[in-house]
Amino acid sequence: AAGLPLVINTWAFRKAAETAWRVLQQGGSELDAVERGCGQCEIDQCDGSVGYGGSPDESGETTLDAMIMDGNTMEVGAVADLRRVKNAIGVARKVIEYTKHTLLVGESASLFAVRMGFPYEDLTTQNSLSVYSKWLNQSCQPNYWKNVVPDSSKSCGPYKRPEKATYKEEEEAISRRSFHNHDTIGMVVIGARGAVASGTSTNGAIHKIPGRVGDSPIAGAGSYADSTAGGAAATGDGDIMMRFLPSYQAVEYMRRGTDPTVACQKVISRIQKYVPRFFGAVICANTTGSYGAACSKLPGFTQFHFMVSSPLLNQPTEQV
Ligand code: SD4
Repeated sequence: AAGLPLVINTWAFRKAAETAWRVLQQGGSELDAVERGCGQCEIDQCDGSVGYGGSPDESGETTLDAMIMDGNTMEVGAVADLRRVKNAIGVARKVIEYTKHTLLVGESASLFAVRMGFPYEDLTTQNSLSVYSKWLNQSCQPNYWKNVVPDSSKSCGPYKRPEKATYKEEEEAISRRSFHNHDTIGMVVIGARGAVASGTSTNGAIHKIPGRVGDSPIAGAGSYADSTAGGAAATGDGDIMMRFLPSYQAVEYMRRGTDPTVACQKVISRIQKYVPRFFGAVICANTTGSYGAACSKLPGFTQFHFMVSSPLLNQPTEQV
């Protein structure tokens, strides 16, 4: 098709888009393009929310989630709660290439990474330290505990198990969360012959409870690729999104012939039926090179920016 190959990725992460495009131009595979494109964001610390030095958890540590999916073989490699290793999507790729597993987590994922030749590095930076200490000084606003209202007279977490929250209280807790700096690179690559690959990389949610894993490393949630239909990727409140498998659903809509933009919109509205204040966006593209996106359109998040690269555009182009 005229619009192929195609690279589409979340947010205005231009260098990531350029890198993926260059890899394709140089004869790399769709998987190579996804790995290098998302990996570029890990190097650039895109928006502070991908890679090292961002989103410190409740104990101040940065941990990474990433996945990569091959839509030809339906293989997935993923890492979650990865510690002290910067190139999370690179490690995810090794999970596909060297193991029969799909998802490795935590310290053991780090050990695997070292066996694969990745160096241990400190993911803490001046920036993540200062974000963390600012949070500590603001009485540790407990973003992710149900039913815990910030109280300046109390000392910092880890928080004791609070009373069980009602559904309504959970909703209020969601609306209190800080969404700033809460992005992910998600990328879909459709090759010249319609082969699909997808991937994600993120440092997750800021001030998360240690051990928290979001949607990004989960197949069908953070991204999904199927060379017989298309690919999709998501960004936003992963704790909510991973309950709905938005990327899987977008691909299945496209398989049935739904226009990509409509597919993304349907996925977002389904989540909003349950969680009206949910924050997130989905991008998708089918094997003929049509693409689309949709976001949850909250106040303060009325527009969603994403990048598209294709032969029909003379350079990676930001779209809204
Ligand atoms: C997560 N989905 O871990 C990621 C973060 C994100 O825009 O995409 N924020 O929940």
